Amino acid sequence: MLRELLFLSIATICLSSSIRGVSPDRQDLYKPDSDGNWHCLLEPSIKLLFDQINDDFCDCPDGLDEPGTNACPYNPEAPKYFCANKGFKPGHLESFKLNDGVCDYDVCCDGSDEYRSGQCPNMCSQAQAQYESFIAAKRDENLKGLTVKRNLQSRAAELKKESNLNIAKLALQIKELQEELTNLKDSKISYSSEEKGAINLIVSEEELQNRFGSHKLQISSLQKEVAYLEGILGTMAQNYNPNFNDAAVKQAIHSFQDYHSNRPAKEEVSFEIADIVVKTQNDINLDHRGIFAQAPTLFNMIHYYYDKMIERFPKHEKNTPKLSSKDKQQFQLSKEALHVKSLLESKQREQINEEQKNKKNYGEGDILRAVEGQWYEKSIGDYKYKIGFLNAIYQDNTLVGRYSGMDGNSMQFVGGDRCWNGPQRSATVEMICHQKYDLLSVFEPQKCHYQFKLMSPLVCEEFSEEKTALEFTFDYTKINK
Ligand code: MAN
Repeated sequence: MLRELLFLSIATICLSSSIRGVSPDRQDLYKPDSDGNWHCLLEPSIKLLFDQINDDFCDCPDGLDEPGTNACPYNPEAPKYFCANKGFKPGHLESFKLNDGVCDYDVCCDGSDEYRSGQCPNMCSQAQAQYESFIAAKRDENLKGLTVKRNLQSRAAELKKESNLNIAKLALQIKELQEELTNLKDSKISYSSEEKGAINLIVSEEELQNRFGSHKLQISSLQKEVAYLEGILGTMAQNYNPNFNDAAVKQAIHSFQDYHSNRPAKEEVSFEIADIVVKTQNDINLDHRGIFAQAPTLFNMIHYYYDKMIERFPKHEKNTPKLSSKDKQQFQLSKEALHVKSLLESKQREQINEEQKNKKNYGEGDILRAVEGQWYEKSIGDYKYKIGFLNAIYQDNTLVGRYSGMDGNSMQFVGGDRCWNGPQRSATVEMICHQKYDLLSVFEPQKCHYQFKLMSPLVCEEFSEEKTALEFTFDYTKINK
């Protein structure tokens, strides 16, 4: 009878009050048995009196008999202290933060973590207000970012369409040129090897201009690199400490000084095709031993070999070489074939370039097409960083890496300049949704691997309150007392 009464009274207590620190879905685990006892949850063989729960003494090896105190050693696997936070959303706090004299409002806005002193008044209505304005601001920001992204997406789609059209157009042009070339070749003109040599030299002026242009770019980039390295070594040669007996440094400086005093004077090289090609017949000046008396330009080469060819045909009058009309026609055909061949090769190169460009990793929905060729730069700490979309990253003049692809919301850059006694530089650029670009931070977690955080509209997605809520933190500075 006494036992029944005891059970009835414990059961009544249980019904009327919940166990402190336990979430509603786990309250059922904290019920007494018919004898008014309770068993450790992971080791039910250990029996406790029901009121040993939360008695500030750790009885169970799993520590689960103290869900609302700091009596048991902290177990990261165990459920955390539950605060109901009425008027806001529930929180879960590490047990070692209970009754430590600090109001953990970012988790327990109801102040229940300091229940012994009662020093933390309930701030849940303020937490709710802060949360609502945080979410509203984020929603607005997200909408603006998403609008920018939508425009970028349409631009990217247009560019993709243009590229596909260009590829299709090139394929057609290539086919037509191939057919034209076959027809021209079918005219069965045969030339001696000397004549063939002459014809092979006939390249279009445009082709020459392209080749010179690309060499010019390569040379100027190499010149910049050399000047940069010479600058570094020059500074080292001037400022090194000669009293410090470092054989490697001394050796390097002597070699640099030798190099510097013995290097030949720089010559200016002209790459303007107009400077090289002599455009009128008047300028042609060949000697009769077959040697060019002046620089071999496009026109004097054609003229020279043309003269050579007609010398081989029967002459009607001494010193006035003439081609028969059939020969002229053949020569004309051959010139056309060469022109078509050079055009065909240039279209084929264009096709390869366009196809290679198309194979780049432009990220989800090809969005990066819209920013290809754009650069973003900002100085952080001692360096100016330049980020080129689908291109490269520079730390001042140091190459941090070249674009290698996207991984989720991050752009990857690899194969940068090698670190002194270390690896080649590389970088990850994590993008965070925002309507404008802004480099938030650069961090070098491992030597010469850089982590950038870049705000950008490229990665904005439909707003999710659930995800955004995870970023919310209670702002203690805005508490109205
Ligand atoms: C330079 C910079 C640094 C890098 C060191 C490594 O100073 O590129 O970021 O850590 O080189 O030597």
